[in-house]
Amino acid sequence: MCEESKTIDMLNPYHTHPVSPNQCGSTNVQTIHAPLALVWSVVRQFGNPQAYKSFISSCAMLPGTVGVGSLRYVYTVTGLPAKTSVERLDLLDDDRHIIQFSIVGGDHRLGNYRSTLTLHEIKGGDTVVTESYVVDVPAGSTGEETCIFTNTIVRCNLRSLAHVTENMALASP
Ligand code: A8S
Repeated sequence: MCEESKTIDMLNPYHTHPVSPNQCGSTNVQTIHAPLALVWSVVRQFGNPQAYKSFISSCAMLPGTVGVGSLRYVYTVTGLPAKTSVERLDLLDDDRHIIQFSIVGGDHRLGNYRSTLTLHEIKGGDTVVTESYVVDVPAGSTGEETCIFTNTIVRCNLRSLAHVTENMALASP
């Protein structure tokens, strides 16, 4: 782990998840050249993950206020082995810029996935995104394989988030 993310982890207890023997987890960090408020405005939209997650084609929610316990029904892009995921909002903290969700259903192999994403402003007006997760290791896989698979998706999402928000920052500085 790089020094920057170690410091952020020490400062942020939200990224310390207990990991059981049949689980694995990891933390990924991305620096974004866009203001924190702009990045937060994108990641806080629990019902619109496809705004930056490129493996997601659409998302549906029951009408009503979004809050802790809200469920989103996520549909992946064609070509992936998994087609759906059901995800629950666990925490949305607009003051500390923390969003947490759990995966509670779907036709994929990421059982009990729990994710925490936090934002921090750094000098120069850039934003550091830290995203950690814990997930069950599926039968027939190792923890290492599960983390490689999951990190690939998370890193793609974080790079895409950088791309989307940096373009937004350029369009309306
Ligand atoms: C997220 C993180 C992940 C999403 C994974 C890891 C997923 O949407 C994809 C493939 C799967 O096999 C599982 O923040 C699932 O969305 C792209 C459908 C959940």
